[in-house]
Amino acid sequence: MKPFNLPQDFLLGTATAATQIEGGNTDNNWHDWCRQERIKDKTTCARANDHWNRVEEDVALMKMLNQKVYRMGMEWSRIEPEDGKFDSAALSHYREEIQLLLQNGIKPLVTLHHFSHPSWLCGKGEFENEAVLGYFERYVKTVVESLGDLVCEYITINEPNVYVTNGYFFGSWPPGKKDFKLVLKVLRNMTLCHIAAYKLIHKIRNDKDFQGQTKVGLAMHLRVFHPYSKSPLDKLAAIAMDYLFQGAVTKSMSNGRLAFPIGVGAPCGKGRYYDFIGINYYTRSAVHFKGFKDDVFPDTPRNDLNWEIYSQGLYRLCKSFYKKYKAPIWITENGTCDREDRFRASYIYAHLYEVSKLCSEGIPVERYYHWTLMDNFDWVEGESAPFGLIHLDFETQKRTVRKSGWFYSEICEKNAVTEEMIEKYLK
Ligand code: GCO
Repeated sequence: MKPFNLPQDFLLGTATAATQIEGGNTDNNWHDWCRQERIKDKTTCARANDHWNRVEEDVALMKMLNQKVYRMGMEWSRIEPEDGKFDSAALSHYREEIQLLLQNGIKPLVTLHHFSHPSWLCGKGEFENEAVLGYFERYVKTVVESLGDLVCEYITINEPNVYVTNGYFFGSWPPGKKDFKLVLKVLRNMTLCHIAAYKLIHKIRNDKDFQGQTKVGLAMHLRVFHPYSKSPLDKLAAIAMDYLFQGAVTKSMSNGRLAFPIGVGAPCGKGRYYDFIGINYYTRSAVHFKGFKDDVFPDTPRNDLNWEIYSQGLYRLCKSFYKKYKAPIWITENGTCDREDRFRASYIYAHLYEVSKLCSEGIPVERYYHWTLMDNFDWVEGESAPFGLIHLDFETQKRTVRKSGWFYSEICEKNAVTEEMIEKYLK
């Protein structure tokens, strides 16, 4: 391991999501899923990190860990608990949190949809029903009109590809369906929602002359798909899986032209509907033609969820997506599940080393949001998949910074990894 520098204006922080940390979110699709006992450890998102009641404590932790940027989610079901009825107290709460972040020199990046939405929307067909476009636009308009003077940067939808793959192909996430036609329909509707939100956010902020440059994008879960063997069929399967999981949807949402098999034409008009390329990167898939299955390469380093640790993948994806979309890259999520904190520091080192290489080659990687600030409710893994720089005792809600958290705080402070840091945290 050798020291490296990041650009002086490079910004580092963490990412979280509302349902995963707030606690008390019981009127949404994910709490409904929890109530059906679909969570592996039988926990629910009702508890999580109780962040809704601990904002001051958690912002103070971010400050102590030298964070410059923070990606946070808006919980739609808090803001609009009933169809058309908006909760001003919830909006005021988010406004106070954002003001506290700004007072502490931490710039917010707000995610408008991170897998969760109100239970009442489920009753209306959620993203299967094109009417969702009107509901989503109304919600986005309300949020941006309330917070747009403070927040310049937005992610419209988090990981639409993971949302449809788990919710409509594998059926392991809400709404638990297995219907490829619905996969395509939901992707089409999410594309329309993203583009409408992109245009709306820019319009609202421009019309009201809010300060600061508006930046809107997606956070796409991207992974490297490599053929499991040298067989041409495995190679073909890897190319197909890459296209179906991430290529087609990114293309459709970025320039408005629906890519096969999502649809045809450009229902919202062709355009450039992104101001940054948001990349959520974790791991690599080993693809078998037989069964069209993604697997893990044998004899490779893994995390506690058996995901391969493959930092070179971040370099490859940033290069290829920059070539395609030519915009600044924000790593909107990158992290690992490591209960004993055995390898999180080396994971962070390895992935930021790839980022430093990209920057030195002139690829404009500008941000890194580590997933995640503290252990939280990790969807179907419940409270049993610790990705946090901070350990959370869910019973006592005690937050304890892990050694990797202190390592990351020094990187956030110095925009570098020094010999001393390698000695102190990585040996
Ligand atoms: C995402 C994720 C996060 C998960 C993380 C670890 O947006 O990429 O779903 O919400 O917690 O990926 O599983």
